[in-house]
Amino acid sequence: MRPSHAQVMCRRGTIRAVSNPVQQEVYFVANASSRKSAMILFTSANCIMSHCARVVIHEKGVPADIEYFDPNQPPEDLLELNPNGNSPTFIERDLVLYDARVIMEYLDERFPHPALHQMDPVARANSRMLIKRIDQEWYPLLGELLVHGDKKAAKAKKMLREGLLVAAPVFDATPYFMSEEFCMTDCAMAPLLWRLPSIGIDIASLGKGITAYANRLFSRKAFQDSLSMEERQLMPMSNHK
Ligand SMILES: N[C@@H](CCC(=O)N[C@@H](CS)C(=O)NCC(=O)O)C(=O)O
Repeated sequence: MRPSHAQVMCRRGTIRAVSNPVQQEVYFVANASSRKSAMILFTSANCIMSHCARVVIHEKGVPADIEYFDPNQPPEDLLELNPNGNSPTFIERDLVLYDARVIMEYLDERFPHPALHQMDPVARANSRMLIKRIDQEWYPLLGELLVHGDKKAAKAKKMLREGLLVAAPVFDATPYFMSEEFCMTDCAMAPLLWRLPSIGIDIASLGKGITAYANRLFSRKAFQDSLSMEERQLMPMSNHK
């Protein structure tokens, strides 16, 4: 029997398949007995904050089960632990975290290698400040663009584009965002840059530095592994490196 818009039982749990063939994300909801790991990341397929947490999980090789769910129908076992059913929610035994940045920082401390923050406290503080600014200045604009299709969205798009253009010298200066090495700030930037073409911002039009930076991030195996099927469809094939 084909799982069209139906729930089918399989050996590992329940599969919820969406009927829209363009969005062929399969929502896998594991049973407690079917999970391989003591850690679970509940994540929705096109949530940017969830994507950031998935990037960190793959960069660090965290042995967590990644469970996709439809945010309109959070699974019962998520709701039992986090009644708000937020995406992302990270569970490890009694620990329940439902803020992407907290999850990312926790994973970096829980699994120290490879470190996503530098040892130097000043560099760590600077990286956290950068992420705070990205969250306050660029993420809300992207959020408006993803939600609205009107004049407000056009203004947000202009502001986001201009904000990235102003930062162009930063992308020219170092291989990663204000860093010689890949770090936590890049885990926040990569999901944002990946979504730009889908909201009508051509990364190449922002300059060579940011284009090279984006390609450096997108070509990482961990980043490719972090993508849900829906997120894979956000980038035109010609832009894949
Ligand atoms: N502060 C949260 C926000 C994440 C977020 O906005 N998640 C959305 C899905 S993209 C969500 O779970 N919305 C449902 C809700 O908040 O109840 C984080 O940083 O992780």
